[in-house]
Amino acid sequence: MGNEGYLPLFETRRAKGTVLYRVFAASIFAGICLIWVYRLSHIPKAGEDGRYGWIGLLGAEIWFGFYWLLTQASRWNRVYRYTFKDRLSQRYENELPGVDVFVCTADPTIEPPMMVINTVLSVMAYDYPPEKLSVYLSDDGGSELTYYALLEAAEFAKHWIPYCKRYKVEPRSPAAYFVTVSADAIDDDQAKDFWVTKKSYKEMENQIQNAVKLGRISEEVRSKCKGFSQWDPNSSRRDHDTILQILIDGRNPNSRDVEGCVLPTLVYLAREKRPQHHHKFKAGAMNALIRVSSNISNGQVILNVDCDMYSNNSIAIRDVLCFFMDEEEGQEVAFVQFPQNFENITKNDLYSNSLRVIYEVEFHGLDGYGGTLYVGSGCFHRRETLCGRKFIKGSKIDMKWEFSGQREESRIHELEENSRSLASCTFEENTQWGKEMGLKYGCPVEDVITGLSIQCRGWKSVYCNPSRKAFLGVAPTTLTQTLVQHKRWTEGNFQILLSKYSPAWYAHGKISFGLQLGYCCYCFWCSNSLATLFYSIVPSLYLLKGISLFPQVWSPWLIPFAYVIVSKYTRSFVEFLGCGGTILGWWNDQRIWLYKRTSSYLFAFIDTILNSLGYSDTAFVITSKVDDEDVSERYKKEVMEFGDSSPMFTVLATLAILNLYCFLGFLNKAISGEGIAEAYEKMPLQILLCGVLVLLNLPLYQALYLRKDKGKMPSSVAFKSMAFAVSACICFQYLY
Ligand SMILES: *[C@@H]1O[C@H](CO)[C@@H](O)[C@H](O)[C@H]1NC(C)=O
Ligand SMILES: CC(=O)N[C@H]1CO[C@H](CO)[C@@H](O)[C@@H]1O
Repeated sequence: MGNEGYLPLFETRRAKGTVLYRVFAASIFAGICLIWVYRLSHIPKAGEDGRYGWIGLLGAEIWFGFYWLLTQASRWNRVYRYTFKDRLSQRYENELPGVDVFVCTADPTIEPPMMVINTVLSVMAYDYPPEKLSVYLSDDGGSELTYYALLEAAEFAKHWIPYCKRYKVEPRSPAAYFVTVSADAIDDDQAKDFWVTKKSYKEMENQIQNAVKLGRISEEVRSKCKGFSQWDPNSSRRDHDTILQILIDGRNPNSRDVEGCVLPTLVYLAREKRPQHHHKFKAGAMNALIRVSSNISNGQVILNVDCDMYSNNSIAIRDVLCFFMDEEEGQEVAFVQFPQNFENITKNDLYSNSLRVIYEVEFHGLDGYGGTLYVGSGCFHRRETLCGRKFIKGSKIDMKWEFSGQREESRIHELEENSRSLASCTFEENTQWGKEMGLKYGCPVEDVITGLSIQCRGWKSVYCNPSRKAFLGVAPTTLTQTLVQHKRWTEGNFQILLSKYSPAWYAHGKISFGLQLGYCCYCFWCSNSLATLFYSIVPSLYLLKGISLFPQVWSPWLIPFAYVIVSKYTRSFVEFLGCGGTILGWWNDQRIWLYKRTSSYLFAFIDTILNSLGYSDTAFVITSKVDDEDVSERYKKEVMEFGDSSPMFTVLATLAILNLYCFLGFLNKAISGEGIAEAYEKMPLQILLCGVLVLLNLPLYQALYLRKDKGKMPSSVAFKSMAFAVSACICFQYLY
């Protein structure tokens, strides 16, 4: 094809106001440098008050300044992508590649089968030629209930998919659809089909819920389907043979929906598990899926979604193909990541789970440097790059679809048999799987490190964030869940920094410098904890004692502090509102920022260090998924949940009480002594800092002292933290 008059399949636009932002950032940096100068030039002499506090603050401020520089990488060069799906259809409609969708689930109690099959149905109903679409469910729970739910879903899909296509309904997860669409908004000619479909959905839901309540499959159901014979009575979750079944074969002429159209392929897989073989978590499941799918459908494009993230946009695959199939720039794109959005976020996002700024700002910045992170769910890969292919300039990956003929029913059994061994425990021994092929093992954030290694092989990635969100998931609904989730991420990111693939050195020269900084920004998350802890404890203690650690009101050195504080928080506020947040949401975000740094990141830091010294996992973290009625009531009302005695809460409560004690102690002293105004002239920033910490912690004081419901702080935690905080204050005041 000649390139004259050639129209690209996608377009990249730079963010507006970039120059202005850079000037602004430079001015903040100047302020930071002045702060450093002030700290260095005013260190109290040995024997003077506050020398150690001062030196500690110097360390913390150097760290914050350095970290601030890292965060600039994700704002310096933001880009936005736009696709032209109509051009794609015109040029390639008949040659679109095969797409294999991997849905991963691990536990039928935490991830209820109904949720799983809603995700499966939503991706089966993609607006894409069904013979080219295959959906694989990997069930690491090896649960008969999930399998049964999938059997029912395969039956229901025969009604659901034609219904979706005929009336172009959105979203295509039946649960979400039936909740959002009211019957009054349906046209008359659709109404009959609507009710029939809804009824059959409800029937299916009942059947599945009954089985879930019972906790097992009834004999009657079991006798109807021979697939259940794959569960033998002696097997357990951690010890069973590979269970594999092709529930629908898209290449079998008999697999048709109720209107006689082809259905997408649907496969259930529970890979072999044995106690003596480590299962390697989700990475292991993904790698088994990559191999099994290569034998069954071998789609050129692989989509990975978590079982709690349904597709909210049936044409998202076409967005992705605009990147992969673009003639000019497409050849270097290895994966396309969508943001992870959540439908469960309350108005003011109490736990700051939406990660708004990361997805609406920072990832666009990384995209400007040639690659966003692979963050798991909602990511489309080329099969070959996921399997280890290196980028070579000028060589092309041919994505065109080749029809490989129909498959008779009799062949399916044979296909299942020879696919089984691909999912066995021993298959990967002495191979490159988990190292150079597939997802990498040995890191809690296998996705990020895999994405990084792909980029180190020369590939680019693209961040695709259309205004209509392509995937919607479920966010944690308690503070503990949020903190534990962040602990895992932070720990994983820190391990990447220390690993062979460290973005700080290994990636140097392999990916762009901006992207290196961008990765470091996430990898250094947990080292923030020490500086933050210092900043939220020491100035308050000195305030109590009446020793100033910051410039006084009339000192010119106050100006850089004031400038950095005001401009940094103004930017953060404007940015947050610009991403669709609320004012209260921003305030909540600041609180969670503090909580994450002083608990999740701290524990992640300690755990990583202990691990690398050879101590195995500490028992710091207990995950409990308490999802009773009360908890979700409180979540809806945006009341913070402190109801379990996690050690993280002890740390948070100790800090909160310490600050309150210091603040009240200071007020008391100032009123009875020199007076508030004088104290303020001497220590304006310390008062501000301690005061803001107290304000941020208001919900925590309520949970400690005022609330009566089950979400209040358990008294054991309250007692411990009170004892820690008060004794720390008293020791500091009288001994130091
Ligand atoms: C999900 O899709 C629906 C259309 O079905 C759309 O109205 C809605 O805005 C989407 N949700 C998000 C968060 O973009
Ligand atoms: C799956 C789940 O937890 N859904 C909940 C999300 O949050 C809303 C309230 O905002 C609840 O109504 C849902 O039950």
